[in-house]
Amino acid sequence: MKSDELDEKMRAGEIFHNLRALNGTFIVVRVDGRSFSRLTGRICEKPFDHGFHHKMTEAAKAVLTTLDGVYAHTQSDEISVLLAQNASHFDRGVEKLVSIAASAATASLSLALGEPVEFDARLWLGARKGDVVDYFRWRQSDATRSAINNWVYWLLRKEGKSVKDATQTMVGLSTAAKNEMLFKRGINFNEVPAWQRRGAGIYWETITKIGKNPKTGQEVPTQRRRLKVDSDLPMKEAYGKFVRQFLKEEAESG
Ligand SMILES: Nc1nc2c(ncn2[C@@H]2O[C@H](COP(=O)(O)OP(=O)(O)OP(=O)(O)O)[C@@H](O)[C@H]2O)c(=O)[nH]1
Ligand SMILES: [Mg+2]
Repeated sequence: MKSDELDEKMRAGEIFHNLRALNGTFIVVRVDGRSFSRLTGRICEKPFDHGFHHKMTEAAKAVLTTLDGVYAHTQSDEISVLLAQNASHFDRGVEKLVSIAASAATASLSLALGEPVEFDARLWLGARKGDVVDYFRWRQSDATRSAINNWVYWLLRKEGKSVKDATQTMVGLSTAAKNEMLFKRGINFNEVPAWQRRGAGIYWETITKIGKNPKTGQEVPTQRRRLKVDSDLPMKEAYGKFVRQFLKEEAESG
């Protein structure tokens, strides 16, 4: 067999490589830490660890930059990155997008922690702006739901309950009952840091810097973009409105 024939035959086996996210759809890439319950159980403060969260925001910046996305949200061990509707990065190839996103997060967090970690990755596609708003509201409400559970669970554990007892105590408890449990122990859930209840948002902001023209010595304003970490996100409808600002330049689609 000639080498170009072999090449063609072998490439035919790469059957997923031509898979592309449909043009015009919004792409969100979500990475999630693999077996992070074990990792965080070993190295994190309970229920939340600000140092770990900060490292996740750094990993989110890395994924956002690598994919040239417009908005990222991180909560717990996951990062969602929204690409612009007309994004053509990696030719919208599914394998490229997920593998590079997982690699960017993995490289960043492994270096920050000083030990190897792994992330999985998946693509979410939405046809309309409203779908993207729903997506991010979904991840935010997931953050809120797990934050209250984590707070209650670790409070019970710190009071001496076993894993089994703490888990059993929580079965069937309403959100109001969980809030009440925390309140009785001096914790107002609405006052725990917003990043724990809602996650953090990461996006580009433009700043103006005054530079000097090396030839004339004249001061000239230059614009530079940098990533901002927003740890005080709005919630519910207001968050929806907030997310829409990252969809502005696109043609109206719903
Ligand atoms: N203690 C502590 N745990 C955290 C923190 N952030 C995330 N976690 C934990 O990370 C885990 C993430 O959950 P999952 O992604 O569902 O579980 P996983 O073990 O990573 O499993 P797979 O994703 O399926 O591989 C949960 O157990 C969280 O409690 C933190 O700041 N502190
Ligand atoms: Mg995980």
